[in-house]
Amino acid sequence: MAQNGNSQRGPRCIALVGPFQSGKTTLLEAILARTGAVQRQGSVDAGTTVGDGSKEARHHVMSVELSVASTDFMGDTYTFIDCPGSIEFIHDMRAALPAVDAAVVVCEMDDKKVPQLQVILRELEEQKIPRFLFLNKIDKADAGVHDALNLLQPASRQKLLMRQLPTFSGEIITGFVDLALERAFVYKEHAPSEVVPLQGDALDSEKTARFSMLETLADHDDELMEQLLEDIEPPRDKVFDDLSKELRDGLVCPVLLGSAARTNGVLRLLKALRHESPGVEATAKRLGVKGGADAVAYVLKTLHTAHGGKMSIVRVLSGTVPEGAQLTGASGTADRASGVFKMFGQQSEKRGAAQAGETVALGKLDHAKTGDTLTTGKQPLPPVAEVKAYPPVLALGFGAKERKDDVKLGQALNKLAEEDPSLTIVHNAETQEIITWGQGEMHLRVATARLADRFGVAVVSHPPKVGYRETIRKPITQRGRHKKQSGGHGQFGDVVLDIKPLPRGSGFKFEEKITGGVVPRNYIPSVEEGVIDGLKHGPLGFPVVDVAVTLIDGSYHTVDSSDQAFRTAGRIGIVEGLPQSSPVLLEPIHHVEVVCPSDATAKINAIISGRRGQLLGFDTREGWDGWDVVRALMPESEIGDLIVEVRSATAGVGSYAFRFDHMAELTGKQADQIVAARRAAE
Ligand SMILES: Nc1nc2c(ncn2[C@@H]2O[C@H](COP(=O)(O)OP(=O)(O)OP(=O)(O)O)[C@@H](O)[C@H]2O)c(=O)[nH]1
Ligand SMILES: [Mg+2]
Repeated sequence: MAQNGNSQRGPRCIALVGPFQSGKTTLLEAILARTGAVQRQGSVDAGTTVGDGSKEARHHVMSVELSVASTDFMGDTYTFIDCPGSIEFIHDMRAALPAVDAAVVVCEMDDKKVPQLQVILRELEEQKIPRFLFLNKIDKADAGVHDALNLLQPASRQKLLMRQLPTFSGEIITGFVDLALERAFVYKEHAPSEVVPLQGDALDSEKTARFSMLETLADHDDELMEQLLEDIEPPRDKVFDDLSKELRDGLVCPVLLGSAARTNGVLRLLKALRHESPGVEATAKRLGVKGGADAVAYVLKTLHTAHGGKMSIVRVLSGTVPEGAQLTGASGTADRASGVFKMFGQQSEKRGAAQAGETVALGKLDHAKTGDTLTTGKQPLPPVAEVKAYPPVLALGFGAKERKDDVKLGQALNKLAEEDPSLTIVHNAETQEIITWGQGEMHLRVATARLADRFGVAVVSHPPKVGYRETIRKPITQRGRHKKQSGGHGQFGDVVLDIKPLPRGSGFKFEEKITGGVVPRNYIPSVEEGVIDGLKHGPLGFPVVDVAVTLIDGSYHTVDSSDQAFRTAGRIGIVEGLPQSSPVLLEPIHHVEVVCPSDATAKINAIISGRRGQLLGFDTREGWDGWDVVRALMPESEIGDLIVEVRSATAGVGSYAFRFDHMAELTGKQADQIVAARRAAE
């Protein structure tokens, strides 16, 4: 499509993504100011932006969840999804991406942020989201910006395409040449750039840069290639068509320059979005949505607001969603939309039906989940996208400060997990703990703050308990005798147990070798139950595993013996036998796979070794230029807060996944401390 007729593409939805602190929220603010949606451009540092309006975001002066705001530009509505840059909150971005027509990747000339840029671009590549790069903070950049492509290209699988050429006054960037329009502009602070004549040296460099842009486009367009070879100046419309098409097809990633803080380059960005980004029709096609009589909408975020209750932020992909619409979720759930709202940061304003392309919040869809695909039809639709959260890396046990809040805490945690599927709530039946798994320290800190602020539950948190076990190293034969004579009926049970260690991972085995009915058949299951009772809490304070117990002998009393008496005898036998069987502590060892930029690999190895880890080796990470995978076996107790160190060694991008591998004996001072701590806790 050429430069005109854009309104046919309808309301747009654009994600603002990019590395931590690159200026996404500031860019949203600049866009809202430039399009007149706000009177004055606020700043993140002053806490006056439309984005980051939540108490937690303001407090940390960073985005901790996505913000949504719509504005009008040249007769079209644009909804921007300002996504957090921190890896710990990346799920908000990942789950929102299916809804968007395109993404603006806000980045900086900072080599330390290139790996993070790569992580984000990889996600966009995988979800096939057309993307622009917005090279921000140009007010701080110098002539080095000429190397931008060299610096940033390794992060992108698609060819980066410079759309603009910076122009300088001394070392300072004062404007740019638009290589598609072939026009020069001078930046004006908080005002549209001014067109200036393109002449002299600037014209020469423009010609070279433009040629290189066209060459990149011509890689995918034979006709353009021929024109370039024959020195024919391609028509401007053709260049715009190619830019638009190759962006949509994910062949190139155009790069624009600007300064969000000064509103420089923002108008050019908006125009590029208007002319070149696809609209909802193309997005629906990307997601496999077939238009029909029924409306289709994708839930990109769920919020539990303190006042308005549950809100589901959706993009309408086709059709119309009226107020009160009956919506069927992908798993067959049915909800009635109670209110359609326009979102503007923390504000929401009631409005009428939402048309295809619009991004709105729907009230009180009790069953709808983030990532759900809704339809006004009766039949559920298959989900248009399935975004699984990254495996969690850090856990905290939560308890209500006051007993009376226990139920409230459970409900609040479920709501948090509904808002943010990268939080996982696990109830550990063995330790009676409610464990919340998240993506990092800040992620869990924000969750804790939300429990108090939004749901009014004050909590205490603690690191989750490590799954220690114990076993024995020496076989023993032990008698267990239970005899009680207390008026009326007595109690009598008497067993002899052979207790033996088993190989690691065998669990528990019970056998009996009773001859001559010295323990009547019907009591034998009770003996086993008694033994199991005794194994729940071994002499070191932990559940006992990898033992075999054989009932070899015993005696009974015709009147006083009972199931209960034999159960007690079994328990006594094991409880008295275990301490003499050379008990030993077992700790869980996990197989850990750390991914990190290669320049951090040596540091990661050192961290693992410093935490009693056994390095198994490292490889280059498949499909990830400049990244490694480090494999190791590590004790669970050392993985607890490993993520904190890994993140700090990798400028925030390193991560890992782990799975249980085996139990290993732990002896010496470390074991003594664990046992002593356990005793003290009891
Ligand atoms: N010099 C300069 N500073 C900027 C510019 N844009 C943003 N900043 C500053 O960069 C810092 C981060 O800005 P934000 O807008 O919060 O960045 P963000 O990408 O939204 O950050 P997260 O969402 O937390 O990842 C703030 O201190 C901004 O004032 C810019 O164009 N020039
Ligand atoms: Mg932000």
